[in-house]
Amino acid sequence: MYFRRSGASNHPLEKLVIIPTYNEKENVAGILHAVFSLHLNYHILVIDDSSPDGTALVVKELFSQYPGQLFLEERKGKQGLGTAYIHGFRWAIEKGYDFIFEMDADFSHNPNDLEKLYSCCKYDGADVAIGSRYVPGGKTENWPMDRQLYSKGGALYTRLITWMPVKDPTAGFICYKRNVLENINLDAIKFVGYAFQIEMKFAAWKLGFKITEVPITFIDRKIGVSKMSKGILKEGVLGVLKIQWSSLFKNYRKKVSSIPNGKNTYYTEDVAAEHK
Ligand SMILES: Nc1nc2c(ncn2[C@@H]2O[C@H](COP(=O)(O)OP(=O)(O)O)[C@@H](O)[C@H]2O)c(=O)[nH]1
Ligand SMILES: [Mg+2]
Repeated sequence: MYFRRSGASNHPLEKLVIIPTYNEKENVAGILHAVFSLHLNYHILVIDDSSPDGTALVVKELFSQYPGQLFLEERKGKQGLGTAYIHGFRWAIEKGYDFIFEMDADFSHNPNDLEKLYSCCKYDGADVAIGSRYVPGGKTENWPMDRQLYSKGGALYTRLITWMPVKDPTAGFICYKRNVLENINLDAIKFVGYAFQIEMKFAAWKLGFKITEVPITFIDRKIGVSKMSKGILKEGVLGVLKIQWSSLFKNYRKKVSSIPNGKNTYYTEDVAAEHK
């Protein structure tokens, strides 16, 4: 049983950072310490896909150091970044977190920037805050030429096809207000790689949520290897076309509405209409 005091800041279930991991043994302890040492009341949920290198064991060893703040969900086999986040989003909604973050385990995203994303949503009216490399003040460091090309090319391509007004559509450093994740039909999000990141932003945009890009410096990982693959790139290229095409028929809104009354009460739209 979780207690939610809506409106109160710094309540225990306010901010949750979801970190998906696959073979991040050398990074995971460091990133967890870095977030917790901010002392800003962040909780962390690690979603590990049975990493063969034992990432989950490293996380478990830290449970006693961070009781009630650190959580782990273990899944069977590598199932992709997108489904890991969807799993985490459902977990976060069920527990009642207000601000839900996406962040990589590999220090490409600087934990010190979490608070910039948070305050953008908490105080500056954003529903979704994106840590963006491609707005003034944002940049990438140490990224190989080919990665920069794919990323910038992908951003341009996405804008051309979808007209979504987001400069960094594949960004993976994000803060969502809980309301956004509650209203998106997460069952409709099927992609696993970059296309997942694009589709989440696309869905939020189509539902009319306010998206704000906050400049960040994205630094290439120093330890471990990227899980980016040709398959993920291909999914991205075809995925953008698919996202745009299916948006002609598809509505991303969840077929239930949440009626805030201290608890999460869900009515189907039909039932809610009858209640009016
Ligand atoms: N749970 C889970 N995490 C993944 C998977 N693929 C990648 N990740 C994690 O997602 C984050 C981003 O992946 P990364 O390899 O750094 O991608 P890149 O930054 O695009 O090179 C890292 O924390 C990875 O460990 C997966 O299939 N399952
Ligand atoms: Mg990375």
